[in-house]
Amino acid sequence: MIAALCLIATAHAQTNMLWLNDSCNVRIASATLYSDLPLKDATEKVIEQEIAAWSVDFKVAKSPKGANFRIKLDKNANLGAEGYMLMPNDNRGYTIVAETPAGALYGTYAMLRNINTAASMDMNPQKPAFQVRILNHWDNPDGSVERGYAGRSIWFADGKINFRSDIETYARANASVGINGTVIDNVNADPKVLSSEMLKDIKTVADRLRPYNIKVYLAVNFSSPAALGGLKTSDPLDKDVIDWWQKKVDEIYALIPDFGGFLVKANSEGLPGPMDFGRTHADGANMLAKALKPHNGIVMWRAFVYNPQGGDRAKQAYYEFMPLDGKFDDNVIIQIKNGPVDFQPREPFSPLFGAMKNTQTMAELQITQEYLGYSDHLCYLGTMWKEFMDYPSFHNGKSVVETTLNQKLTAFSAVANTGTMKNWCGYVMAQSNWYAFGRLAWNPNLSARAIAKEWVMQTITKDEKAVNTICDIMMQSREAVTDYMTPLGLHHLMGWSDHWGPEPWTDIPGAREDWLPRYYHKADKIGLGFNRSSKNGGSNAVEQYQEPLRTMYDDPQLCPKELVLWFHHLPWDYYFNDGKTLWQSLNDHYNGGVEQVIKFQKTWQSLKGSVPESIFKEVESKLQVQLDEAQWWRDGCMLYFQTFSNMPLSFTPKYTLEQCKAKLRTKAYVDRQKD
Ligand code: GCV
Repeated sequence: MIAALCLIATAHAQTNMLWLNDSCNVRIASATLYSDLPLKDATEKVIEQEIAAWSVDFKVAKSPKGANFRIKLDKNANLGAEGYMLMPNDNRGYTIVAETPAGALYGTYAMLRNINTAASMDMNPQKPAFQVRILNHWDNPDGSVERGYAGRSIWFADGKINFRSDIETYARANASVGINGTVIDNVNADPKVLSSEMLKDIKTVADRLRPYNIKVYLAVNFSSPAALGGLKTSDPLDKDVIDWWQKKVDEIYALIPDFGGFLVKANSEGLPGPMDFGRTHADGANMLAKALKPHNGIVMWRAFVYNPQGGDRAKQAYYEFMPLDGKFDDNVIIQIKNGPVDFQPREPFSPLFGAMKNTQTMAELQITQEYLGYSDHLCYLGTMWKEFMDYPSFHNGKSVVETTLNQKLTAFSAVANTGTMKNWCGYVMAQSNWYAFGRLAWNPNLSARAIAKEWVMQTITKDEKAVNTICDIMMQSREAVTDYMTPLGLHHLMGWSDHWGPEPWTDIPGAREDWLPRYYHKADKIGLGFNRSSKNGGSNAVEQYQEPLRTMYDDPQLCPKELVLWFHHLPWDYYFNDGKTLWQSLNDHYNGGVEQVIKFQKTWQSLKGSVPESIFKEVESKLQVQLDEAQWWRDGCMLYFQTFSNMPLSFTPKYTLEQCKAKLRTKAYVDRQKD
C-alpha cells in the first residue's frame, strides 16, 4: 500500500515544524482527496491542508472515483466523537471513516504518521483512552513562564494575549498526537485572565485552535470575585460570589461556546481557596462546577496541597482529599501529580490514585524538566511516565492509570515545555516529551520505545541503525538523570527557588522547612533517607498504600531499591540484598549516572553523518553541558553526604564541595535566570 502511494523523501527543511513535515519526512507523490461533505467545516479544511502539505501534487476530487484519499463521515460508525478507522480503498490509498470531522482529523494524522514511519496501518477502530487530553501552560500575563526553559510565553506578552503567527503550528503538533485541550495560563493564576478585555482576546485564540479540535481552558484564581470583581469576599457559599462566577462563566461562553472549563490550584503554596473561608475543596469546586455545568464545562481541581504544619508533605494530599471522597459534582475531576511530592526524577505514585473510589481523578505529569535538568539534559520521559502509569495500584487489580479510566469524565494532563524559542522546547530532544505525552494520552498502552521510535523517525532520521541507537539513548536517559541527581528514592535535593543544580546543604534562614532539601534527605551521622515507615518514629506514609504495597514499602529489605530512601532512613553501612552497602550503592549510582552520560556522548559521536548536522551539533553541545552538570550533581551530593558518613568515595570527583556551592554564582547560572 505504501509503495502504491509513491513516497518520495524530501529535503525541504522547514523551521519550527517539530515532528511535522520536517526534513527527514517523506512526501506523497500524488494525492487526490474526496470528502463526503463539502469542505465547509473548518476541521475538514485542515484535513485538506494537511494532506496537501504532505503531498507533492494534491487535488480535491468531486467524486470518489480516482481519489486515493477519502473521508467518509458515518454517524453510525460507532467510533464516538473522536474515533476513526482506516481502511484500504480501491484506488490503492486509504479511506478514513469517522463520525465527526474531529475523528477524521485524528485519522488523517494517524495515516500520515504510519506512512511516515513505515508502520503497518492498524485497520481496527481507534478511540482515545481519555476524553480530555490537555496541556497545562504555566504562562503568566507578563510573558514569563513559570519553570519554563524555552524562552517566553507563546500566549502572553506585556499583560496581553500575544497573537503569534505560528499558533497553527502548535495546534497542528497537538492535533497530530491527539491533544485536544490547552490551559493557556499558569495555575498560579492572575485574576486578570478573567477580565473582559483579556477574554475577548482569548476568544481569538480559541477560534484559531478550534479547527484543530483543541479547546481552551483557563486556570483561575479563587479570589477573583474579590480581586477582580471588587466583592468583599470570595467565599464560595456567598450568594454574590456565586452570582459573580455565574455571570463570568456566561460571559466566557458567549464568546467561546466550546470553552472547556477551569483548572484550579487552591489553598496551595499561598494561593487562595475555599479553606480561607472555612469551606472545603468540595465546596469550592462544586460552586464553580455548577456555574459551568449548563455549558458542559468542567473543573479540574488540583490535589497539589501541603502546608508546613501538616506533617510529612507526602501524606498531606491524601489526608485533605480522602474525607471528601464522593462529595464532588460529576463535572469535577481531581487533578493529581504523578507522585506525592512534586515531579521528582523518581517518586512512588501518589496514593490518592485508586483510593478515592467515588471521585473522578486524573493524572498531572510534567513535560517541562523542572527537576530533570531543564531543557539542557537529554531526558526522555516516556519511560518515567510508563513506569508510573503501569504500576500496579492494587486497587481492584488496576494499574495506576487504569484507576483514572472508566469514569463519566476522564482526563490526562501535563505541564507544557513550550516557549518562544525557535525550536519550541529549548532542545530538540525535549520535543520528544511533548510528543510522548500526547501519544500516551490517546493510548496508554503504547510502549515508551515505540513512541520514541515514531518521534525519531519523524524528527531526526529514518536510518534504521541510527533510529535504534537514538532510541537506546532515550530509553536509558531518565535512569541516568535519576542516578546522578536523586538515586535510590532520594528527592528534593535541588537548588532553592531555581530548582536547577544540587543544593542538599541549603539553609535559608526563616525558610519553610518543607522547602529545604534537609527536610527530605535527613542526612546525619547514622545514615540517609526519610523514614516513612510504620516503625521507629516513621511518618507511616506507607499506610496510604494498598496491600501488598504497604508491607513491601514498609520493609527496607522488600522495598524496591530504587525507592528505598523515599521510605526509609538507613545507616551508611546498611547492607542490601545485592551485597552492597548504602554508601557503596550511592557511589555506584551517582558515578554510574555520570558514566552513562559519557557513554551517550560516545554513542552520539557514532551518529555523525547519519543525522542532520544541525541536530548532531545541538545534541553534541547539550551533552557536554549535561556531563558537566551531572558531575556537579554527583560531586555536590556525594561530597556533602560524605561530611556525615566519613566514608571514602569510589570515584575521583571533578569538583570540590566548595566549588559545587560556588557554581551557583557562575555566569552560566546568572544567564540562565534571564531565560
Ligand atoms: C505552578 C512546584 C513548582 C511551582 C509550581 C507548583 C505547582 O512547587 O516549583 O513552580 O507552581 O509546583 O505545581 O503548583
